Amino acid sequence: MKDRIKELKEKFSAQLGTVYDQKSLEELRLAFLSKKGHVSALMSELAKLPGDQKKEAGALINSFKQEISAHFDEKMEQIRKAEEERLINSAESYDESLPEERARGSYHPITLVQRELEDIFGSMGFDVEDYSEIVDDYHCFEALNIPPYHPARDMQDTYYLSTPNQLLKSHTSAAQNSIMHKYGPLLKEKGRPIRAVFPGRCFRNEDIDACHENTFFQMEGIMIDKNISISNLIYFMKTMLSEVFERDVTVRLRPGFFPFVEPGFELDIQCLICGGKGCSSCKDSGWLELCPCGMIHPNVLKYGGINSEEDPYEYTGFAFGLGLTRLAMMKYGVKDIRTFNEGDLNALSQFVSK
Ligand code: FA5
Repeated sequence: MKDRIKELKEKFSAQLGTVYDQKSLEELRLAFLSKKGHVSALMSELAKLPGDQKKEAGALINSFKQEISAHFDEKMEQIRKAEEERLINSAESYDESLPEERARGSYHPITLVQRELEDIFGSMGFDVEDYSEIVDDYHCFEALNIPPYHPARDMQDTYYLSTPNQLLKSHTSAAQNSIMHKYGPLLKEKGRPIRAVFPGRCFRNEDIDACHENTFFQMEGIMIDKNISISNLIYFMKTMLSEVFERDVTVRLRPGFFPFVEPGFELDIQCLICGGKGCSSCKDSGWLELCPCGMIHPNVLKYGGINSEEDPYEYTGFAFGLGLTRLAMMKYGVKDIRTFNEGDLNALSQFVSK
């Protein structure tokens, strides 16, 4: 039995030396350790030995079996490591100093302009407020001195929901009443002026062209305190526009009618695309209506809980409604307003904030 095992050990060592992958190692394992393998054959031979030789032969076979099992485990570990190294070395190499090629998202130009304005007004002490897109008739019209059947409603036809009295806001002015109620107590009790801007998406049933969309953005602003006058309004408008355009812009004020301001104005900006000569963006007028504004009507201040019936002029204030989408057109030289809603990433991903 000793010679037989010695012979098998040499055979095993020779064959193990030629094994380099898991498949051939498994074949070798089966040849030695399976039911039909060499070790089983040794066990059959053991059964035929005389009784006094069985113990010693059995111990030899067991130790041979343990020895070759240990060799199998060791070889298997070597093969796994070699395979791992091969995969690592064959993997596509990369250079970590190379710039990343993955396309990154970008902010929509209207978001960029909105944030810029929020910073500008924030630096002038204005709070930035958010407001819902679905509003009721009272906030969108009645609280703004536009009672039912008032002809001014025709200028802002919007979309009505099937839920009674719910509509998509046609202008950011719809937030004025809520903001007056929110900050009014601070004004009256602590003397803290109301200064707030509220950007938002607006909707109108509109014939769409190069400068009109059915979905667009405005940014509303109000300031209310004692002795607020048109001079304050003009100062804030001029400061804001010169910061946004980073240059002198030509503006003009025209009388404008909005039931919620008295007096009311239209602040126009000279078209920055054609320099005032006239183009499709400004409907050949050379001017773009950018920011209607005015002094808040006493009725609106009363509905907002700011002034009492007895003293309707205790506090005064101004309001403006900036066309954010039009401002983005001017700032970035976008000739057609539809570009903003078309979702064309080539067009929309080119803009960066300053
Ligand atoms: C208003 O919406 C008033 N709420 C603004 C206001 C606020 C006046 C406070 C006085 C005091 P108007 O309908 O003119 O006003 O719209 C304001 C601005 O929104 C316009 O100057 C224009 O820049 C922009 N705008 C209006 N309609 C559209 C549209 N269909 N597409 C793109 N921009 C529009």
